[in-house]
Amino acid sequence: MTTNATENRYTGLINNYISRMPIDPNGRIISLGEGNTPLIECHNIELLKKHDVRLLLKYEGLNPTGSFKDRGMTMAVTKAVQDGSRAIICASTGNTSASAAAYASRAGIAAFVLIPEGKIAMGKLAQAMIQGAVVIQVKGNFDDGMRLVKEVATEAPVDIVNSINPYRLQGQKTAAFEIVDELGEAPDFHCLPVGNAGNITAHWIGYSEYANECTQSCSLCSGNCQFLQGVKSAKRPKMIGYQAAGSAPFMRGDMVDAPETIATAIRIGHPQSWDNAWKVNKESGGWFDECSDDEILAAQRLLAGSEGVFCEPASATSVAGALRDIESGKIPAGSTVVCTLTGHGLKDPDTAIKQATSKLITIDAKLADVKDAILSNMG
Ligand code: AN7
Repeated sequence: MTTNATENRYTGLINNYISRMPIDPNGRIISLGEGNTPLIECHNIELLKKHDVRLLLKYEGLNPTGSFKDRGMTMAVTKAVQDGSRAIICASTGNTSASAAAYASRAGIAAFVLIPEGKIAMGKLAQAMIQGAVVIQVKGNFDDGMRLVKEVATEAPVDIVNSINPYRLQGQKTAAFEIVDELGEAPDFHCLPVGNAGNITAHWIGYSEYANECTQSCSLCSGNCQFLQGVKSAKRPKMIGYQAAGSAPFMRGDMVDAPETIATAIRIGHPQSWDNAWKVNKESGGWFDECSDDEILAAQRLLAGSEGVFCEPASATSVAGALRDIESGKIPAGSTVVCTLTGHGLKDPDTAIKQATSKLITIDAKLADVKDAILSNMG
C-alpha cells in the first residue's frame, strides 16, 4: 500500500493513542476509523440555564457501527488477529454483535453472536446479518447468552470479545482521553448508562491513566498544569452510572434474574464488571441511580427535539438521570457534566416512531394541499 507523504488522515484510535495501547504497533491493526467522536455542548435545554450547568454530549453513536463498542472491538479483534485467531464470539443485546460482525468482516475471520431472541433492536440485527456474522438467537436473555459463551469458549476455538476481554476496556478508555484532550481537563461529572458496567470501568481507567501520569511527571502544579506539553490534568470526574429501573442490579445491590426495559441495550441483570464498577463508584465518589422507561424515552425525545441529537433509548438514560440530578442540586450549579450517548438513534427506529410526537401528514400531490399543510402547522 502506498500513502501520500502529505496525507494526514485520522486512522482510528489505536494509531491515535498507539503509545498507550498494549498492542504490537508493527502488527496488523484492524480499524474502521473509530473514535474521535464529537463532544456536543447542549445549548437549548432550559433546565441547564436555570441551574447554571454545562452539559456536553459525547456522541458515540457516530462510531463506524453506530455505538461505543467499536472502540473496544478494534482492540479486541486486532489482538485476536495478531494472536492468530480465526473466530470471535460474543453474547450481545445488539451493539456488540453489530460491532463484532463488522470488525471480523474487516479482519477476514468468523464471528458468532448470541442474541436474546426477539429482544434486540432491528438496526442491530440488520448490521450483524449483513456483515456476515453467524447469528444465534437464544431463547433467553443476555445473561443466558453470556453464560453459554463463557462455557463454549472452553471447548471451541473462539476468542471472546465481550467486555470481559481486557483489550475491550483498553480501547474504550480512549473516550476519556478524547474528552480531556478536548476540554483541557476532566469534567466534574461523567454520566453513563450502565449494563455490564464495562464502559464506566473503561472510562475510569482512561481518566486515571492521564491523572496518574500528571502526578508522576509533574511537581510544578497541584493538578491542573497548563504549561508542560503532554502533561494532562490530574483531575478525575465523579462517575455516575444510571440503569433502567427494571434492570438495575447496582441499585438492588444484587443480580436481577429477569431484567426488563424498553432500553433493550441495557436489559442486563448480571453485570460482568460488577466488582470493578463498585470500585469506580467508591474511588470516584460518584453514585448509581435508576430511571424509569418513561424518563428514558422523555430524555430521548428532548435530545432529538431540542438539540438535534438522536440517540438510542439506552443512551438517553445518562441524560435522563443527569437532568434529574441537576434539578435536585445533587449535581451542583457551576458543574461541567459529560453524558455519554452510547449508541445512535437509528439503531432502534421502531421505538422512535412509536413515541414521536410529530404529525405524519398525507396529502394529494397538489399545491393547495401542501400550502395548507405548511400554513396550518407554522406553530
Ligand atoms: C447503547 O451490546 O452489552 O455498561 O451486548 O449497547 O459497558 O455494558 C451493550 C451495552 C450502554 C451498556 N448503551 O454498556 C451489548 C451490550 C448501549 C449499549 C450499554 C450498552 P456497558
